[in-house]
Amino acid sequence: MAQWQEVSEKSKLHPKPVGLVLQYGTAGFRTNADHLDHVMFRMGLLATLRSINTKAIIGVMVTASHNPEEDNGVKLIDPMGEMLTPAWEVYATQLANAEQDHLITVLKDLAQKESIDLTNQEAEVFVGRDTRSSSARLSDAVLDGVTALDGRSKDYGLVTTPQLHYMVCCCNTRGGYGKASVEGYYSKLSQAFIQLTKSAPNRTDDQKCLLVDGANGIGALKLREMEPYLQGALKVSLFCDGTGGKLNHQCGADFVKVQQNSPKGIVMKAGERDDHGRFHLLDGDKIATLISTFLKELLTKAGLDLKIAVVQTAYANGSSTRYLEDTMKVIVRCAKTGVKHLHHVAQEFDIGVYFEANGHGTVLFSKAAEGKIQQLCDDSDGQRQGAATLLKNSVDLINQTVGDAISDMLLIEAILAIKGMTVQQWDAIYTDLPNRQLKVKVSDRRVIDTKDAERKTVSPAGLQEAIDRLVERHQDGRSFVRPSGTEDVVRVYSEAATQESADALGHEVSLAVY
Ligand code: 16G
Repeated sequence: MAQWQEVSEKSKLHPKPVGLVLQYGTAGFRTNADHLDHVMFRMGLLATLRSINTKAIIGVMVTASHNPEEDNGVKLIDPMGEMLTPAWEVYATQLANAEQDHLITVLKDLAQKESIDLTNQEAEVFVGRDTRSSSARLSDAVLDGVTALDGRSKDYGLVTTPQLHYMVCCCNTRGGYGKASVEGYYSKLSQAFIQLTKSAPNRTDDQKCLLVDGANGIGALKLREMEPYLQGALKVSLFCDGTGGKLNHQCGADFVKVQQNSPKGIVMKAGERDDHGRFHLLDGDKIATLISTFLKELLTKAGLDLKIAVVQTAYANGSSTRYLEDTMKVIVRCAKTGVKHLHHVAQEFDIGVYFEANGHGTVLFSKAAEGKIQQLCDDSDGQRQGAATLLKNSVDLINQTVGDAISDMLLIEAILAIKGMTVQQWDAIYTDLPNRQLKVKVSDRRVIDTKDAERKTVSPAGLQEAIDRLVERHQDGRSFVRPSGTEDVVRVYSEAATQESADALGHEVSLAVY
């Protein structure tokens, strides 16, 4: 067929380094940007086939999120704005690893397996990218792949990953989720935020100011674009805004979480937002606690009987799980690391609040739950109607397609304002168990296999028993190891009653892994 010929010709412009093997991991492909040109071209091909297969628009985002500037990566977005379905992740890996003269065979196999007929089929792919210096040429390679299979493409240029997820969802729902443009995104979120904070009329000007770490990346750029839409309801002081520093260098969520320290460049004054000059991290677990408490209270006020659950990963601090289960009495579930795994579990509930400890996360509302909330917004009972309206505005403020730092930030600000709560009070809801995260470089991280949502290892033999023995020696001890899906390392997590003990446990487990 003529199209295969075209693909074969064009693929020569994006040659695969012989022998290079990559895997579609926790969040797509990620590695040094110099090794990714052929992967990008091929992901353009794959997205086009997926678009034909689903009869919907598919997204391709060029980014390596928290990785260093030199890296890059790519992930595909499915029709409702969710992550690519696992069966197609396998195709993605096969396609990326096919040697040059095998590419067409692998593509034809895939088309046959999925009964994709390329004749007279429409396909459309949305492409977005982050601010890395390699991202523009790599997204051109994606576009080349789409064109090679006669697909249509729309290049959104510089957007955050959640923005691209939002666009894909908006278009495939024919506007049902909002207007598919960055302006549409800014307006939807800003309006919901403004409505929500109207319920907190006593907010002082001081409480409207926020210092934000932009990690010298795309988030900084987009937050600056969004600020006017907020009409003064929030004033943002942006640090690490990309004008001087390097992407994710000594800043950004990963840096802050792993180092348990503030981003370089932000001057933290005692009493401003941190407590007596000491650094306090309010992580994904604290966020999940705040949001689920808020939503649960509103459900009670609205008289709505909806099943709410919090989904965490093994990284969730033991104190947070205990608080949620014992004090809040909400259902808690544990999922494997990676937004896609948590998302999937959260979909099982009327309201699924999911956050990784590193802050990735969002809230999902079932269609039925949204319908019930909407209905109650016209209720004659003032209290029920008021609570339902707050719930409705929260639904609009939350980006349900994927975890979105901008949307999460606004929701947290709104909740604190409505509850009249200070950051210190929020932090004091429960006290984290001291913990430590370490990276261990091993010759092949894939020898480590895990089960039970990554809380236990099944291989290599004897490792779990060794970890169990070490954990026993520490009060409130807990530790697990897992191969990273984004870096060539094994991650070690430990927690215990004291910081010394957590550090020692982490160190001991690292030695057992090594
Ligand atoms: C990616 C994931 C994040 C996960 C992290 C773990 C998405 C959008 N992002 O950044 O959820 O926590 O990888 O990285 O899924 P690791 O596998 O290297 O520990």
